[in-house]
Amino acid sequence: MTVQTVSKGPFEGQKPGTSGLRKKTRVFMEPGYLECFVQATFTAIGGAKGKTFVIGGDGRFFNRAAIQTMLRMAAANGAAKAIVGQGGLLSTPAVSNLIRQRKTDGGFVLSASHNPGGIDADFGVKYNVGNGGPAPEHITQAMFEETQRITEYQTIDAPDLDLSTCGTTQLGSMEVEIVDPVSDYQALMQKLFDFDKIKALFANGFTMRFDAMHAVTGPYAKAILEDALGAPDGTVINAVPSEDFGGGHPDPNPVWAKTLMDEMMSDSAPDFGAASDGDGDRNMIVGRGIYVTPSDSLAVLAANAQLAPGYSAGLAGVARSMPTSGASDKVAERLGLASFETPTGWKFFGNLLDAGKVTLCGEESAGTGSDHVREKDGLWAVLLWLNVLAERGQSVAEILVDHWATYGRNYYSRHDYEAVPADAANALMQGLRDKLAKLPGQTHAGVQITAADEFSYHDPVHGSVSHNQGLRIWFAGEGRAVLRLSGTGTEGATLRVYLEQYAGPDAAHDLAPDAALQAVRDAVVEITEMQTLIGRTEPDVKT
Ligand code: VG1
Ligand code: CO
Repeated sequence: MTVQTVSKGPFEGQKPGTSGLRKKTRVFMEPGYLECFVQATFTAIGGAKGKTFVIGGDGRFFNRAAIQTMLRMAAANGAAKAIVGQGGLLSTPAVSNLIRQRKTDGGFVLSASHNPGGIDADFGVKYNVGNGGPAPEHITQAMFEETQRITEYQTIDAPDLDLSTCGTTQLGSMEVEIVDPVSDYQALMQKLFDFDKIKALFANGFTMRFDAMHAVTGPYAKAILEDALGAPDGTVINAVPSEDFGGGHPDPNPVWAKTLMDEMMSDSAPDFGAASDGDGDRNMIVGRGIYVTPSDSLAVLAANAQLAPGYSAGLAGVARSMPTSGASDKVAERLGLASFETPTGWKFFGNLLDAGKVTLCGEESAGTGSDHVREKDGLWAVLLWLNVLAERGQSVAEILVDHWATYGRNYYSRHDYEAVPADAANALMQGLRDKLAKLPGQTHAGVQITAADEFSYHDPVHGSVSHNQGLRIWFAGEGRAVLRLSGTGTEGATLRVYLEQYAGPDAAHDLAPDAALQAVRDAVVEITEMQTLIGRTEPDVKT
C-alpha cells in the first residue's frame, strides 16, 4: 500500500444535499481529484476495511480508467471485495439491485447521467449506501467536509485488471468479481412482470422502438426486449454504449431523442416508443402519435400497476417530486392511496420506500421507479408499460384519453434556461423569493394568484427538514408554476420553470400543451421580470 500526498486543496467535493459529484471530465482527470473524492467517501462511511462494494458505470469516457483507480484504492483501504460490471458497465438501477441482492455495504455509480460524455464533456461519481439508494444527506455532508481537509489518499501499486471477462480474481488482498451486468437485473424484471404476456404481445405483431441513446441500457434492452421477449432485431436502436454517446445528450426527452420522436409521430410509427438516459435510470414513453409526459406516465402506472404480477397486491402509496404534476395525486385520491410530495432527487423517496409507505415514485424529469430497487429505473418503467398494454389490449393513446376522462388532465411542460450567469439566476430567484408574500391576490397575464411559497420538505419518516426546495405559485383554476435552479448542471446556472394547468374530467383534453399553459407561462415571465434579470424569456429546452 502507498500513501499519496495531495498537493492541491481544498478540494471542491460533492456538495451536501446532492447525491453525486458531477464535473467536467478533465477536472475529474486532474491528478488526485477522483482519488480525493473516493478517499473522502471511504472516510465518510467509517472506512472501507472489510467492506464489499459494487462498482460500475455508464461507459462514458474515463469510465474504465476511473474504475481501475477506484479498485486500487479500495484494495489499499482494506476492502474485502469489489463486484464490478463486465467491461465496467452497470446501469444505476442494476447497481442498486446488486447492492441489495448481494447485501453489500454500498456501491459506486460512475456517470453524469443525462449530461453528455467525452473528454470535453462531463463525468460523475455517486456513492450509494447499503439499501441500494443514494447516500443520505448526513453522509454527503461528511464527504464534503472531508474533501475540504483531505491531504492524502491510499492506493496500491498494481497493473490494471482485465474487466472484460466474468469471474473472480484478486487485487492485492481484495477479491474482485466481474459479473454480467444484465443477468441479476433481468431476473428481477422477470419476477415483477408477466414476460409470457408481453412475449405474446410481440408475437402478435405489436411493434416497438427503444432508443438506448448510445448509453448503458443498450445491452439491457437487447437482452430483455429482443432476446427474452422476442421483439424483432432492430427494436433497440443505438444499442452499443459509446464513450461520447454518439455525440449526443443521453437525455430521454422530445428534444434530445428527436429521431425517435419523429418516428413516433410519423405514418410508419410503431405501436410504442421508449428511450432511456446515460445511466439507465430514466425513461421516455411515447405512443404512436402521442407523447406521454413523465408526470402522466407516473399517474397511468399508478392507476394500472396492479395489472402486473409484482404489484397485484396493490400499492401502499405514491410519491412524486414537488415539481412533478399533480396527476398522480388525482389517482391516489380516487383509489384511496397515500400520496407524498418530496423535493427533486431520488434520495428523498428512499425513506418512504424503506418504511413501506409508498410503492411507486416518480419525477417530471422522466424518472419512475418502485420499491424493487432504491433508484429510478428506466427499463422497469418501459416493462411496466408493456405489461399494462398487454393486459389492457389498448393503444397508448386510448389509455391516455381514458385516463384523462377519469381523472382530468394535468397539462405540463418544463422550460429550461441553460448556462445563465449564476449571479443573474440567483438574483431572479431572490427577487421572486422577496415578493412571494405579496403575490396572492395579484393578477398577472389575466390570471389571479391564489397562493405562493417556498417549498420545505418535512421527512415523515426521519423528521428531518430540507429547506429552499423551489418557489411555487398557484393560480386560480388549478394552475401552478414552480421555479428552481438545477443541481446537476456543470456550466453556469440552469433555471427550471415548471408549468402546469389542470383541466377536470369533463373539460376538453385536446389542447396543445403550449396553448393550455400560455397564461401561466406569461404570468411567470411578468412576475419574475425575467427579461430584465436574465435577458431572455424563451427557454433553451422545453420538455
Ligand atoms: C435533474 C432532474 C431531477 C433528477 C436529477 C438526477 O436534477 O430535474 O428530477 O432527479 O436530474 O437525474 P436538476 O437538479 O438538474 O433539476 V439523473 O438521471 O440525471 O441522475
Ligand atoms: Co440518470
